[in-house]
Amino acid sequence: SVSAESIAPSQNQDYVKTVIPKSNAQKSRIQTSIGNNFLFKNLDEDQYNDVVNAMAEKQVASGTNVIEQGGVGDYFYVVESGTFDCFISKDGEPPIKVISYEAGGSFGELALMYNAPRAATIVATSNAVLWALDRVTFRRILMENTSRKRRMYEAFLEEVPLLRSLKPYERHKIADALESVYYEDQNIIVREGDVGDSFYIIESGEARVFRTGADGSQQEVNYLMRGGYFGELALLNDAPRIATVRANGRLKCATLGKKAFTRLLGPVLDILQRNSENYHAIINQHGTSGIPQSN
Ligand code: 1OR
Repeated sequence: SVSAESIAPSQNQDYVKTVIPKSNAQKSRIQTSIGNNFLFKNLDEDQYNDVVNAMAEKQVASGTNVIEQGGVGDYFYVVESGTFDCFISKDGEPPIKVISYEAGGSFGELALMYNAPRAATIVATSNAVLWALDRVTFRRILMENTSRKRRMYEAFLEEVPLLRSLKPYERHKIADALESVYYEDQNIIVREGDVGDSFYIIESGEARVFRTGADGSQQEVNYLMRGGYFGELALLNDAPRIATVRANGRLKCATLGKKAFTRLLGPVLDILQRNSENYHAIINQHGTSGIPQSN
């Protein structure tokens, strides 16, 4: 399609690679800064080295506008240290703060991906250090993965009831962080009593949820399908898993680790919390068995 064309990365091999010489100390600071950033996942060694070579260190004083809404996209930024606020102003109205960034965060990819004006203004709220990646290197190395992943999960995430209230950009960020995992029939995905480190959304297939009853037997308490989710309680409450979830046939889930869950699902925490109160209501009503699907 036309839109896919316009964001396709350049296949032109005739570029000159940007190499900004760096000390080992700088290289290891870059490694730390991008280590937990999903946009840098799955790079091979050459790609990783190209990215590190191309990055430019930028020291910014508190109060500096690193990006101005409406401006031209030149760099993508990763935060090594310091904090930033992101403001959006619509139709000449006063800017509204939409998000903040700290070490490990990144911003400025949109204008580079879509050849669009900067969608927001980013202001340093402390003295800070950034690593800036030029547009050409960003498009050549990081964009393909990122846009593929965003497209891949876009339609699915739109359909997930939990995420419907999010803005498209918030779903993009979730797509960046998601990973698909596959399970065979009867595989256990989370086990009652275990420590929880991930959250799951069902992409396809079905899962059955069990709890241990007073007599020690496994009681089925819920049944989940595409768009349903599980694994949030242990993360919300910092508590062991309170149920076992088992694949009923082949199952594909999209997962988020605990850190990403906390960071990216902030806007729907109240929904998660509210829905989790439904679990208790259902359990109190019916005992631990025969709980109908709660959506
Ligand atoms: P950019 O190149 O357009 C500004 O430069 C950056 O702000 C942008 O890339 C994103 O990296 C970042 N909508 C658009 N851009 C955002 C948003 C955002 N948040 C951060 N950026 N929204 C806020 C979502 C919490 C959507 C508001 C409707």
